[in-house]
Amino acid sequence: MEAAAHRTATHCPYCALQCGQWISPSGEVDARAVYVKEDSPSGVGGMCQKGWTSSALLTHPHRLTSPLVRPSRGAGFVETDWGSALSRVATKLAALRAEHGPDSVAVFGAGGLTNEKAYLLGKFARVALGTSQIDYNGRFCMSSAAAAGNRAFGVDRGMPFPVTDLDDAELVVLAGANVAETMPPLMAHLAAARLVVIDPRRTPTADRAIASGGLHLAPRPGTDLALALGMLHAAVVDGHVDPSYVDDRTTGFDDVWRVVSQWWPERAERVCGVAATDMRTVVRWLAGTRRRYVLTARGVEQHAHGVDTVTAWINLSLALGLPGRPGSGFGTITGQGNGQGGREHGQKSDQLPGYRHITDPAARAHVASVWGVPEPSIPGPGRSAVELLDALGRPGGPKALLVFGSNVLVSAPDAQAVAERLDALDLLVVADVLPGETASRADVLLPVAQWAEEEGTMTNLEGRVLRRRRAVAPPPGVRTDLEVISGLAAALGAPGEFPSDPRTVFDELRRASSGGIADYTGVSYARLDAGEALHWPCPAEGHPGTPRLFTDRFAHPDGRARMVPVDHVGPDEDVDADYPLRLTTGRVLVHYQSGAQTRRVTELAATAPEVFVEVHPDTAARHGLADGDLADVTSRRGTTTARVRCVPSLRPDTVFLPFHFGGPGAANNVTNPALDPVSRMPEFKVAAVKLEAAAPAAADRTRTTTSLPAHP
Ligand SMILES: Nc1nc2c(c(=O)[nH]1)N[C@H]1C(S)=C(S)[C@@H](COP(=O)(O)OP(=O)(O)OC[C@H]3O[C@@H](n4cnc5c(=O)[nH]c(N)nc54)[C@H](O)[C@@H]3O)O[C@H]1N2
Ligand SMILES: Nc1nc2c(c(=O)[nH]1)N[C@H]1C(S)=C(S)[C@@H](COP(=O)(O)OP(=O)(O)OC[C@H]3O[C@@H](n4cnc5c(=O)[nH]c(N)nc54)[C@H](O)[C@@H]3O)O[C@H]1N2
Ligand code: SF4
Ligand SMILES: [Mo]
Repeated sequence: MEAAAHRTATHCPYCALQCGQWISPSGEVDARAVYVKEDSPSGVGGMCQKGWTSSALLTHPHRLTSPLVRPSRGAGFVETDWGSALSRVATKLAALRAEHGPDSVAVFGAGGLTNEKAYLLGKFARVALGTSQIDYNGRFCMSSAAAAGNRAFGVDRGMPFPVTDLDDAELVVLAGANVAETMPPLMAHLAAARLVVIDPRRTPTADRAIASGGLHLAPRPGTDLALALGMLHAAVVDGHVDPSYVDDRTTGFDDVWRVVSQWWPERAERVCGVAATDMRTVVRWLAGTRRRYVLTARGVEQHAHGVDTVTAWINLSLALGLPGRPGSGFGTITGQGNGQGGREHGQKSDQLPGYRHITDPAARAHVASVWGVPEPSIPGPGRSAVELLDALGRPGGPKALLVFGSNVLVSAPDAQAVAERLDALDLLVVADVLPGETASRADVLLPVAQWAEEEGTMTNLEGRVLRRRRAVAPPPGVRTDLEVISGLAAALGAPGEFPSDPRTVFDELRRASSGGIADYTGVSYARLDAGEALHWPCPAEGHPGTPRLFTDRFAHPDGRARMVPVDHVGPDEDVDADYPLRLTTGRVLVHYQSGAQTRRVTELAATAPEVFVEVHPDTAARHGLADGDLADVTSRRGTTTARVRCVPSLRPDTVFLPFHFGGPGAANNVTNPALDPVSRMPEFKVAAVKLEAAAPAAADRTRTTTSLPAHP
């Protein structure tokens, strides 16, 4: 291993597990030199196929290497230099602001951006643009669990304990999480545990549950709240509640019981389809096991009542005494690479750095002092992601949008409506690595560096801050996101500082976060580079960080967790005679999110080349469909054309689409943009649909689902 001395330790570009990687220094990354880092920060010691093949992105022939602008709407792109591109953007933004006010310009960020980028983008929106209109794709991702965690525990750190604590677990309940496909190396931490998987589909994770001597519970999509209420009822009636924990560490049990007392398991069974006996069994296991965890993910969150659904799982966990007890816990599995850090530093519409609320006068004063601007100049809260996209180009809505790190045309709900809104803009600016669907529609497309070409920090699913390191130089002509934001701020003549050096930005972020909930004051590049494992809060230089939260107290002023009464309501859109099936959506192992990156990686695209719809064989037969046929899945909003995959283990009332494909194969052509009232997260996981054989021409249309533009 002669390259060992030169190789660079960094972390995977994709999900929140942030597996360690070694990358060789040669201009082109040698796939063979991408090693698993022995002391992988997540303690995992492995990567999935996406991580192993990620080096293909570095030298990809479709890589954007020059700023592109359209001379006019509808015209093709022409290459330009950075100075011209940035000044063109700045001139248009300044004109819009002068004519229509600062909120006529909007910004859309992402949970894949480093902490430094998320921080600088939030500051850029508030200080350089003066707009309240900034939000990010984290609304699509973990916002319901974040809101539920804040409400119950007073703080939102997805996993309030290190991932390695799971190694000793005897029982783990995974509610709406398909970890075997979405974070395969995490399964190694669950190897010793009996698993209970709650998922309408029999996923590879559900197979592992059955093999572990556990259970797979398959509720109807959108009914988990009823299931959790039924289980809490069983816990109370069967005598499994931990009374001293409830007395000492929580408030609100009596109010919760007033609702739960109406949800005996047999009633819950009628709603969710899970056998009451299975509910009682899982509760008995949870109560009778010493080291036990409940973990939730997108399956229970991406609903119009996702906050309440996660709350119901938290209530059950509190009643059984899990959170904060050694060897036990409740957690939520964060999704994007920096999904955790991305929601702490102020790219969310209602938030300032340090997980502070933008309407809190003390928070505003503190951040204004760090930014060197008058407090009243910081705008108030703006629109949430789906509402922001829906307002684009409408009277009173933003007329320009800047996108950093999201492919909204594929990943936002009701894709056709999103396309119409983007077309109604005066200016769409996208900073991206590759020409995905959204980037290809931009008026100005700015080519940026990616993970292995830049420095920064990411905060992984356990709240641990990790260093992203530059292993190779970006292609000539490419800038980092920080350089782009900094350059735009300069072109706009913005007040305040907009440094492009990641360490300088991080040091400012630390000061801005100081005294906040997500306090990074004591986290420094020097400490991280010295190998320290630092979980926030880390409020001072010598502070060891906080790997485990809630061991003594919860983050509310009285130190107690709040049990909040919640009741089952059901999905926003129910099935009827016209749309008789419930569609749910999610992920496959080899593709990441909108597929903007993974659809271009040869090995991954070969494994999962096109969109498919999972259908029970009886349901398929009733619709005259067989395995391999093309079907149209249609909702009140649109149609997705997909290859039928007959899955005997699936519920006959449910169909499933992965959302990694664009065009006619985009799952989000059909999804429901209904929002949770608290988190404003859309209902990606339930829509009422019908199934039909696709018209013959659809064969051609489907082919387009896998082809991404090479040159926009
Ligand atoms: N391979 C891969 N891995 C990824 C990603 C990726 O795109 N691809 N993305 C990353 C990101 S950003 C995220 S957020 C995570 C997501 O990780 P997960 O939450 O594990 O992924 P999903 O497939 O969205 O949803 C999990 C499961 O929820 C089930 N489900 C659907 N509806 C319901 C319901 O009503 N109730 C219940 N209980 N379950 C339901 C689905 O069948 C699915 O198997 O994955 C991360 N890792
Ligand atoms: N139907 C359905 N829809 C869903 C979901 C679902 O389960 N079902 N899940 C939702 C969830 S959980 C999520 S997280 C979203 C994610 O969906 P998106 O927000 O679309 O996320 P990505 O596909 O990861 O898009 C990232 C884009 O940014 C680019 N990029 C990568 N790194 C950088 C960088 O450092 N800087 C810049 N400027 N660009 C970069 C990539 O090339 C890509 O074009 O999708 C949501 N949509
Ligand atoms: S599990 Fe996530 S972080 Fe690890 S290699 Fe796969 S995509 Fe990358
Ligand atoms: Mo996500």
